[in-house]
Amino acid sequence: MTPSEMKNAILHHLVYTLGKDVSTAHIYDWRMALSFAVRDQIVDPWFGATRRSYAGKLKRVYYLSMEFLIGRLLKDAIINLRLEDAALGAMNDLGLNYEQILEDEPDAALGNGGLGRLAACFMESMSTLACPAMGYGIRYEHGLFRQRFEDGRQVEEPEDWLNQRHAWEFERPEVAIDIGFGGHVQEIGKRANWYPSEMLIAMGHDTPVIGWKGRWGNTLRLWEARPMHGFDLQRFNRGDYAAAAEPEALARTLSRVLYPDDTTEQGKELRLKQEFFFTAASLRDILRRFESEYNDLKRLPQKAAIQMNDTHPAIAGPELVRLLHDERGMDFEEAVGIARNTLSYTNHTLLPEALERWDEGLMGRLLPRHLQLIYRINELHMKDTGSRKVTAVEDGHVKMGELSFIMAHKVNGVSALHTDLMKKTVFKDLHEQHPTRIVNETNGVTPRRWLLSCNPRLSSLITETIGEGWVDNLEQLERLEPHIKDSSFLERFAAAKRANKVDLARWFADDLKISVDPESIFDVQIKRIHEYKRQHMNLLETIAHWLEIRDNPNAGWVPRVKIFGGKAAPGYVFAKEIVRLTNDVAKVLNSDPLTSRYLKVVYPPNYNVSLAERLIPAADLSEQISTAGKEASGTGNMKFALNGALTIGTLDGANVEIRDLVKAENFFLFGMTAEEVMERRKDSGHAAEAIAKDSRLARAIETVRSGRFSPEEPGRYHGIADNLTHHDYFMVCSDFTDFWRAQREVDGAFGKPNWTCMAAYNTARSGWFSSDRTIRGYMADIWNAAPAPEVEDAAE
Ligand code: CR1
Repeated sequence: MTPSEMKNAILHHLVYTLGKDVSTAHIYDWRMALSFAVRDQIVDPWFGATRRSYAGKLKRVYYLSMEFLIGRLLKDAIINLRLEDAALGAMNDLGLNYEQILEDEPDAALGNGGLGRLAACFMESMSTLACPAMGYGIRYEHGLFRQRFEDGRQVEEPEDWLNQRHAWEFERPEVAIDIGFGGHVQEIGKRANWYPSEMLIAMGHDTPVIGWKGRWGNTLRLWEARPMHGFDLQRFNRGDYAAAAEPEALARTLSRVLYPDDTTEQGKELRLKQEFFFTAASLRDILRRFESEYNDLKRLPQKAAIQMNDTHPAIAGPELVRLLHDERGMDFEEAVGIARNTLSYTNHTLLPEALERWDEGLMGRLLPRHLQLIYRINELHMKDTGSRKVTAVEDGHVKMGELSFIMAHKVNGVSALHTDLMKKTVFKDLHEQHPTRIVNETNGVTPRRWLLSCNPRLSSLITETIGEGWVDNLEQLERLEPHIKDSSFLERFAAAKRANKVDLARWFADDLKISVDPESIFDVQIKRIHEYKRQHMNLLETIAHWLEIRDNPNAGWVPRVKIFGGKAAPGYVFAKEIVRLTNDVAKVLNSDPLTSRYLKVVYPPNYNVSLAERLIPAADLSEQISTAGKEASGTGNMKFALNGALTIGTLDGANVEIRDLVKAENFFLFGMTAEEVMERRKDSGHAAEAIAKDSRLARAIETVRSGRFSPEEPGRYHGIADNLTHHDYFMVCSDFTDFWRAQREVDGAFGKPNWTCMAAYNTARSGWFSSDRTIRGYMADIWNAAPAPEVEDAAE
């Protein structure tokens, strides 16, 4: 497409789709017009992919996920369709600012963090690899809350991305599926009929997901809850307006909000309803499609692979059994076998509070037939394994992790360490019974968004140096290695990083009114705020560092900017205190005339995908400092390494694999191993001992306790200080000393010529962390799915 063709397409949509005239169009109208013009280019390859999936009778992958953290889509589509020149040219021609138009798009935050973003990267990779697939989730009216700071405190505001028209989706009113809850069960022999007492409709909305070079397009189908019986006209006519609208309002609550919890269980009835709602709608859609093509249900596992992203869709096991057994008359054991061969399950966390358990009473009320089937599935499992232990039900609770395990033919962890710990801890017994069921698929990230699109300077340098093949064959980045000896390459590598830092510094100055020196180390920790991720350890180190600079301001300190980003779950009190402390520390440090040249703290609010795209390319140092054994994988860690930041990190999650690949000398390691953590926890005095041995740590904690950062309320941080001294479950104190040492090593290395070499090695050796590699692993080890044969590039 040429710029002038693009321009015509944009003008056409402006007038005929949006009904706007050039002279009255706002930036929103232009953005929509551009989006529609780009969307038009997606439709053909998208339809083509669907047609070929049917014609070739290809196996389809169904990715069931409560979250898809897709972020902005316009630039993604432009990049994958290679329409940058056309779009930029058209915008210039129309006198519009391309960057500003891209920034106008709301960031679709239909997820909390890593799990949701992984699902989005997977969708893109499946399209790039021409793996016939469909993502299924919920079309939340309100995505993750917007974070604002008020006197340093986190304030949550509703995210209303759907207030504007969503350019990328196609409404599918014909894809409407009845979903029931509650009611009673009538048993007929071993089968049963379920008569729900409450019904609503799941309506589909399709968003095409286009792969690199437009080769293939899959669908993300998100369900919206609609009332079965709309509006009550009789009540309305009687003047009872509120009651007339009630059924509608009630039904809609189901897809109203995303649960703003990353790793803690939400024992809420609404949450269970949401889980059943989208899982049941998706399964029925999948079976409908299957039955339109095949008439033998035994072939389901050959033609469909259904991935349960965490336990949120775990009800898929009993629901699929119900559909096959109760509704289609298949023998129970056979139904379980077919369901199991179709389903697989990814575990994303070992934190006990995050492993879903549903009260049997609640489950029985909401899903009476499913509870019965869960008992029978359990019995069958006991019979098959000769085990006398009831696995999926315990103390009046249904354990969704165990249920998922029993109903899946493969269960995967998301990094080597995490998978290993799954076998040794939460799933120990089940692993012994099914020793080949657990497999590892280390996470990955899509290089299209997380390098090509977010870091154009580094991307161009890479392409000029080794050609463009790396974009969909990321391991080609290793071809950069010989160039790391070449001083002109290194200079350009450093220049790209520096220019990214200058851009970020300008944004800090303009948007946050904080000036930072781009010569400083840009040290970044961005992720959900959680004790196990230890933002508070990073803060304590910052405070200790600040105190040392104050003691001796002229000692030639290496300047640093500590950058934080992340949201705390609204009900997670400790995390919210960490948020506030970060802001309070920033206030004191940034205005300290003695030290602010050397140390600043920046905490931009409302961390989201777009902010990550802005921060990561400008980072020198990536903070991956979780308590070993707690972070299942991490994916931010991969994005940083890929963009030439060095990691300071523990041997946790995928850090282990990152360090192996980029090599120990290009990674700042510190801290206890997972085993050492478990060992040390046995000693109840661990925190006090660690504090007694490290005067810097003691002083930092005392400074927090003293009210230095909250003079208007000196006791504000007693909670944090007490927790650290007496409890410290996540071992901040025990790891602090080594963390400090590693940070000073960073100071020593930064600014030396070798730093750029180390950074470049990180980029060159991160190719394995492409989500294309991860998806190939799922296809081979779990889904038994193949890419569509002979796919040409649509966008060449
Ligand atoms: C894990 O905490 C992992 C992602 C994706 C998160 C993180 O370590 O990288 O999943 N888990 O696998 C999560 O969000 C609800 O659980």
